[in-house]
Amino acid sequence: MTRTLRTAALALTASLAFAATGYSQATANLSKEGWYADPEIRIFDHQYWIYPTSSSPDSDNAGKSFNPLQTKLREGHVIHPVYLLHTSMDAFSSPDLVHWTRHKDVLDVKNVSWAAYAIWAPTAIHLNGKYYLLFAANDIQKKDTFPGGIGVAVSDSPGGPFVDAIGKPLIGQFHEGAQPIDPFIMQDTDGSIYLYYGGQGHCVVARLAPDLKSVIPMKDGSMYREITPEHYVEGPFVIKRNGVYYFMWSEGSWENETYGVAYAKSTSPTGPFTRIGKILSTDPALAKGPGHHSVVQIPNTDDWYIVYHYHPIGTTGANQRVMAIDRMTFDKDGNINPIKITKDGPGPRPLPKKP
Ligand code: FUB
Repeated sequence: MTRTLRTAALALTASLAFAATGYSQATANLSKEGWYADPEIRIFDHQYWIYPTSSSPDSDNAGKSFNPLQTKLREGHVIHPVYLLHTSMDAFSSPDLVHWTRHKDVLDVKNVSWAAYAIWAPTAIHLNGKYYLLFAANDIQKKDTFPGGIGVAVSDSPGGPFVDAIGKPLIGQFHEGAQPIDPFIMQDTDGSIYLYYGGQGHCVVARLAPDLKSVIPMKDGSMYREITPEHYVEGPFVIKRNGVYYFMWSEGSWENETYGVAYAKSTSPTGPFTRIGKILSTDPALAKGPGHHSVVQIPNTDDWYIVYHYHPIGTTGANQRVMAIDRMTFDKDGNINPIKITKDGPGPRPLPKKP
């Protein structure tokens, strides 16, 4: 069989298989997976993976045990009761953006001795033959002196279990006003590894050592560089397209309809970044406060998908957040077109199978 004929035959077989199973009408509607937020999408090992924050307002920690430090941290000061429930996170994998498998508790405080609650907003990377999850824990505030901040966990598999790689937070205090939450890790084309992070209205970029266990100086010798654009609140994410760095973030309040995603562009991964405009906003018919997103590029194409969370219309709880996927496109000048929120998400987008 020629290569073209074989490709056509494979495509026909795949579409027949979808039709036979009723999958042809299936869409990438992620809201049915339940209460999740801050989803980060990646492609690992021929599968899509999503790592979200568990955002259930009504789960519990029944039967869960905590070490003495975790117990002290959980009892030592006033903590939002829902944050105490966030002690682990699940992941989801899919071959096609439509059929998702849930992987329970890929990161759990039982494997991170200093993390006691508010396990939030992970970012994932495959490096050195291992899979890493960077995450926030304990929601530390400026004056807090107890452990917390951004941690690093490692696993041999994208489905975990992920285990603390350092034994303490990688970033355990505020720098340049940025709360150490909402990490996003990116390896640039020259091999440099950058960590973008920050809540409470400040965003910082730092360079990480190849083993991700420490912050190393950037080219100008600085360790933490503030890159906060106008209206930035939290949830940084960066993509590179045609040599341009697109820095995106969430602004407004994560608890309500003011939340949304805006972006800036630069020819350098460390900025400067000037806000261009908002690309994801509340649609009163479909989604309230969409934000804290991530983006995936389909390999060898200029096709992009954005994954984000929103509050379903009619809900009032701040933590009632569900995930969604939609297409992200660019105009002829390389600006991001406003995202059109769809009711059911896009159709299947299978990844090439393992050779
Ligand atoms: O999900 C917990 C927090 O809510 C995240 O850290 C913020 O970005 C907001 O989405």
